[in-house]
Amino acid sequence: MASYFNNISKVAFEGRTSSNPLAYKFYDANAVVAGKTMNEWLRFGLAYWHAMTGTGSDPFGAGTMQRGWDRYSGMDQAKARVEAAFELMDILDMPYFCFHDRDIAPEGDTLQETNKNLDVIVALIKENMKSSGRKLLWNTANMFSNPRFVHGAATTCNADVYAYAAAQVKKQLEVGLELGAENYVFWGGREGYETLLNTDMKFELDNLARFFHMAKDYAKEIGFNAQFLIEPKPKEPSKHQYDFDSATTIAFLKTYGLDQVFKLNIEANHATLAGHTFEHELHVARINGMLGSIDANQGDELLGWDTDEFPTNLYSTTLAMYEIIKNGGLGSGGVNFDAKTRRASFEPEDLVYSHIAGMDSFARGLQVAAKLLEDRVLENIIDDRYSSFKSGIGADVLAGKANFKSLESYAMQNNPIVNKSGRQEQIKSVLNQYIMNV
Ligand code: XLS
Ligand code: CA
Ligand code: CA
Repeated sequence: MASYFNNISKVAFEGRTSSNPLAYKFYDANAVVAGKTMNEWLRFGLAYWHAMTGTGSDPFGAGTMQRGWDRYSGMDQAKARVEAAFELMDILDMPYFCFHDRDIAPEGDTLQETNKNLDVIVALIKENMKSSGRKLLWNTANMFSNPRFVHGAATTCNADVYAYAAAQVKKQLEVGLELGAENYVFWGGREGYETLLNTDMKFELDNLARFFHMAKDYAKEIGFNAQFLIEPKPKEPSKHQYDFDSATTIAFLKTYGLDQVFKLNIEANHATLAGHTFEHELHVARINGMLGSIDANQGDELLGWDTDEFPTNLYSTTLAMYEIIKNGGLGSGGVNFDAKTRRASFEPEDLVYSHIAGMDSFARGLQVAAKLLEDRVLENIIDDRYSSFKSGIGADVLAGKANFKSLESYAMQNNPIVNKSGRQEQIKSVLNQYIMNV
């Protein structure tokens, strides 16, 4: 079989002093950290859309990527991509992958033809999964690229499009079942609005909830037990997206009785587009019992759009892994690289280098976060910070023994109030020590 990656051999762990660009410096799949192997904590996934179908085009120029499978077209190209994807996962020893329906097979002229194309490629993927042991972390339906979704999919004003979207998700639930997907993702790029002047927001949200209930019912009917995930993003391509961030999405799920059905797939770059840090979004999902999976990437502080860069920022990966360890792991979720090599990194080797960079950054984040937790660094600081609630009037509040009258009489005689420093800068320098020394 021809190599799409210039016969690069399997990437091995060589340790932090290795100068081999094709080796892992921190990711050692079977090394045990905080009671589990790195592989069990991280469950890395390949994003088919960036790795296999991304072209490197931008609004100002054509694609730049040199990809062996681009010498084919149509179904031949789709088949070549499957071979290439499994070769890349083999080189990286990547246990999982994720795709949209339209990444793996081209659309036909009719929905019937499109589904037939899918069936052919799904069978090929299934064979490759069997022989390689690689697994499907999640699949999803692309309901944003085709012009039919101009007004949205499950939030469209056009009932015909709503029906089409339902048919598309129905098929993907069947595909997920066929391939043993561990999760199913909904990302609503066009589920939002451009202007309120022509939008009935309540109507659209009610319809979106109806759609999710129908998806849940159908999954149950066919015995597809994957975890359902919603991926928040505030904007792009829509001006305002309904799944704006974790808090907004959780409120929506609770309002419509869907909070027991869904968890969240949190993407780093979507968090920053929403004006939050990645760890904020993970934290909000975690404290609500809804942290399901992550799309690992990073944005650019100087650019206001979704750049989907490979994650290399150790502060971010450390604080993300801190949330994930505190969550007890990601359950059936994983760390999916929803990241693309830059337009100028167009050689096939760049796909290998960039995944190594991302995997090492998360492995390192895991090591540092585990040590921070083992030493209870932040736990002790936080415990101490709220210690006024452990005794006296604070303990009364927690025990439900206080009311406005008792609090007033306490406040009247408690003069002056004394506050303590939050010590942010000192805490950050301790974090630096851990990142550098662990
Ligand atoms: C786009 C999203 C998308 C989802 C899956 O910004 O990240 O790729 O992860 O539809
Ligand atoms: Ca994503
Ligand atoms: Ca993104």
